[in-house]
Amino acid sequence: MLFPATDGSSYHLTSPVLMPRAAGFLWNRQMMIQMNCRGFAVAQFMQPEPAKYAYAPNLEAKTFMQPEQPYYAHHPGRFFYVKDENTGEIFSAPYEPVRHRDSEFCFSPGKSDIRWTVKCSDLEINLRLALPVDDVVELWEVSVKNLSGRSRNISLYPYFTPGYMSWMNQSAEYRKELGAIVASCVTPYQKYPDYFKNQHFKDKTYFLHERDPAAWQVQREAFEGEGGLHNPDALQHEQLACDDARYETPLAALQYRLNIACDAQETFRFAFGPALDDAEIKHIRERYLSEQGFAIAREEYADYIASGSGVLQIETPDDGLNNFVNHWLARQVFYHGDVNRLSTDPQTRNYLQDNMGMSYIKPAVARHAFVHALSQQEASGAMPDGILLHEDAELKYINQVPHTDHCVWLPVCLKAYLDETGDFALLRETVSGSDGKILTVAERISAAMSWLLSSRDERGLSYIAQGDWCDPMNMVGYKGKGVSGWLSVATAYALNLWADICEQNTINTPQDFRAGADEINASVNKHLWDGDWYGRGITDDNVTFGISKDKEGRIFLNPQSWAILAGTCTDEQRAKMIKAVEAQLETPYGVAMLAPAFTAMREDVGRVTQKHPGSAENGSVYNHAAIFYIYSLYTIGEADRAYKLLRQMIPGPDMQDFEQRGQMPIYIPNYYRGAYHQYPRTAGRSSQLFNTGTVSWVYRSLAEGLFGLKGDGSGLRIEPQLPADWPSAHVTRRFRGAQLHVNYRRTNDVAGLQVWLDGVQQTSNRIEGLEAGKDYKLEVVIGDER
Ligand code: CEZ
Repeated sequence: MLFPATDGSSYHLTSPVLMPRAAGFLWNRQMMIQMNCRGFAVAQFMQPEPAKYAYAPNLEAKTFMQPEQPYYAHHPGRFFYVKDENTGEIFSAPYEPVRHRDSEFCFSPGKSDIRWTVKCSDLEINLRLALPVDDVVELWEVSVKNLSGRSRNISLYPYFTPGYMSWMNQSAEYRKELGAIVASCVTPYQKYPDYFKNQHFKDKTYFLHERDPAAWQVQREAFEGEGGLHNPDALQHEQLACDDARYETPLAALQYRLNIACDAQETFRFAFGPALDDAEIKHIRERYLSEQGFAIAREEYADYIASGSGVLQIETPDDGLNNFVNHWLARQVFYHGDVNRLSTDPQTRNYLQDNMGMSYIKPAVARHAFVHALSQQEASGAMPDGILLHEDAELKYINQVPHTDHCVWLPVCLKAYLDETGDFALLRETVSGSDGKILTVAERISAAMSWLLSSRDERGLSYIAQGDWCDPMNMVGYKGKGVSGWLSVATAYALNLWADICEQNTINTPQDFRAGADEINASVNKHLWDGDWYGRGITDDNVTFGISKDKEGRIFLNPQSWAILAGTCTDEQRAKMIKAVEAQLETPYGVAMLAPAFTAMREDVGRVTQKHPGSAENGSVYNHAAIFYIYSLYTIGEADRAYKLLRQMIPGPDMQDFEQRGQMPIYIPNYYRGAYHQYPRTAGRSSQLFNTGTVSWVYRSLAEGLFGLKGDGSGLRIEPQLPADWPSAHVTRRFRGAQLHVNYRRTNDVAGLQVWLDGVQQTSNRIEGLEAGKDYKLEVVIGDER
């Protein structure tokens, strides 16, 4: 039902109904598409703000990607109807809209394409979707093979949905000279200045064909008629109507009438995307619409994906982990780092964390991003809510709501970059800022740390304003008094990290940041320790929340994780917290971010309490929060617990788990439903949203934690934390240009850890002098703890 391709390049799902929302995604520098196994699609491109070229049948508000995206019959999709001309029987590939149950089905999202094989009525349909590296276009290759042992007369109808493009002006027609259906619209607007802004918009959606069709249809409603999408009127006729759409919802449907000999196969190529004008459509045809054009695009795209393959290849006793890490994880990290989730104003914390991940994929990109972010630092030392990536970009949506945590991510993310690259020169690089100052990276980060220290109340706790890491925790501090327990410990952690980095690089700091961290830790212990765990914060009206007397939102994960990182807690407190987290937050699908989930609005906490219990920040297994906890567990040697929770982020390995999550193990979603005790039926269900800060931390946790191969100044520190039941593992780790072939072996024959480099036993677990371009053999013998 669900298994990886032998070479790992794709993952197969052989049923369209087992996980109806299962999807794969492809992206390039201009666009992304999430393709669902049944043929529904969500696609966006940048102009430079995210825009669509296949629209829903009603007017869509402009928004960001949604979790648990609902699909419905007229949802934008890419379908291929097939009709047997002799019997009139119809079906559609991949599955929607006809939903023929009597078919063989295989959906295979891959690293660089998405494919299906569908067998129905003795015909085999192969579909392949690919993207080129730079242009905004979907490249579709479709083949029909006759398996019936006799010649067949069939019609093939590609059915693509430009959809309801605009209420001002929309139309569509077949353009013989272009070899395309072209749907056109005027992006709706009302303010005249928008006329000038919108002039460069790609308001045409084209569907280009390589082979001339017998007929076409461009009016959506006429095509469907009274029969409904699953049995459209248009297919009752011998030929499609060859109509036009004049302020009628556009459609791109073609008809090919084929006589296919026994065992013969026919192949078709199409291109679907947005364009400004005819010239762009022609260009796409010339560049791509041929066997060779597709082949070149495919090769270039595969190279692009391969350029983001990261620094880790693993062979462990856990096949599911191996497949995910070797084939999918770096790809998801690369997506975030290379296109910034297709936004022009990523939230500052997302931008920094996504680039933390890029430290393992393309460190030069990460370096540039840190400098770019700092160039937008405010004169006060604060970081803005979002980082503008384009000259016309503006802060939108959530970035118009003041959050107070952005500075924290500077040292946190930079630390990973420095450990991975050893590029300490970055600290002394100068950055001219929009604040008019020219300061070094180190000076700017120190200014950010000073801002964090100053943004605290009389108790020494950090103000939350209208949110911290948790966006929808918007009403704890909107009156200007509320504080965040998480942000307080996160600040302490950031200050300690920064103090270490400065010390190691003999950089002076304007303040004693370590003393600042100690002070914060003391205040947190004084005001927020609740006996067994830390509270989440104190509201504007001085109410402490996230504590044992709360019926809902009793315990939050983030303050515990970051207190571990910040060294806020004693060993005894830590043991209590871990126990409380285990009892109240751990579920079979991972560790939840709070419990019990809120069931009604708490006006002194905010919008998070209005989210459905168990979804998103209201008590789901919010993987980003879960990975903070896991990372913190690795820093204290809780290897088995960390691994258990980390493994729960990847769907599987048993069928029941896959079904409950409803997602293939080719990416980590931003959440799985939580509220495990409140709503067990839906617990574990995936959000299907592949935008998440989780993955860069997963990468970091594997490199530094599980496999313990972490940069340390000019060297590499080896501190593996394999789960107790792994006898051995093998890892290839690229590190600062050197290639390490690492064998881990567990034995009772020796005590402690032994490290052998190219056959020579080392005196410590820290190696110096690895040279770029060289290969090394590292034997790591894990003895017992006598
Ligand atoms: O967005 C994420 C943010 O991208 O939520 C995280 C936050 O740390 C990330 O920066 C936790 O709040 O309700 C909202 O406004 C939330 O902002 C969500 O949209 C959330 C989703 O996961 C979207 O990816």
